Amino acid sequence: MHTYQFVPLQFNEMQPQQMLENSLEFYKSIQCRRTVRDFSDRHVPIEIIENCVRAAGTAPNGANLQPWHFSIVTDPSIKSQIRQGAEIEEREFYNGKAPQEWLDALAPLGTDEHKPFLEIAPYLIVIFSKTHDELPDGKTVKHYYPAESVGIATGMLITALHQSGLATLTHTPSPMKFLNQILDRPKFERPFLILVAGYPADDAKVPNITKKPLDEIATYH
Ligand code: IYR
Repeated sequence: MHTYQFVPLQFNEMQPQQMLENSLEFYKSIQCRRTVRDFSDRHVPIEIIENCVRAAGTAPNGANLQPWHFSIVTDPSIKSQIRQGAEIEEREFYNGKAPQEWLDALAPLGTDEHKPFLEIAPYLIVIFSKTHDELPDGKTVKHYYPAESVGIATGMLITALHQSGLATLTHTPSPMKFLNQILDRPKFERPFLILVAGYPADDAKVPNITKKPLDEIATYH
């Protein structure tokens, strides 16, 4: 068994007024994040994406085993394969597989099986969740709370991309196993979602939705 060396915490204590201002500023900024379905093909430097993935990789996670993998896709032929694979699944989803109740819930958003953004946007970040690692000697290392860990990391990635001036779309064709084959990932990695990232199209439109107010989402005890 090994134990970590424990080192002093680097903690930036702020003045309470500063804390209040920062919390409000952050809320104002993240409130403007919107899920975008109309992307521009405008170039985005990869360093921005890499910094955001680095940020995601700092997420809290089970036993610090970091049960994630991020496939950063820019190659047009791979994007095209992903679009084809996703549209096959989505066509089934929208034309019989999805229960009517689900389709009714989606109807106001106007989503359908056509996913041109998978080829237009400059980046697809495919996030994989790993139930375990396989070491070169064949041994396996079990991971803990992979779903929670990868969910948190993905939230941080979306937030980092937003703070970096980029629009995103969380896309979840179901099932997503076709991504393992296209991206050459081992079968113990499970596709979690495709995060589409880039500039929005000049004429991008989003639905006029609202978020629940604090008193509907929080209680005090
Ligand atoms: N995966 C499909 C369907 C879909 C499901 C939910 I829940 C959404 O919030 C949006 C879409 C698609 O991407 O179209």
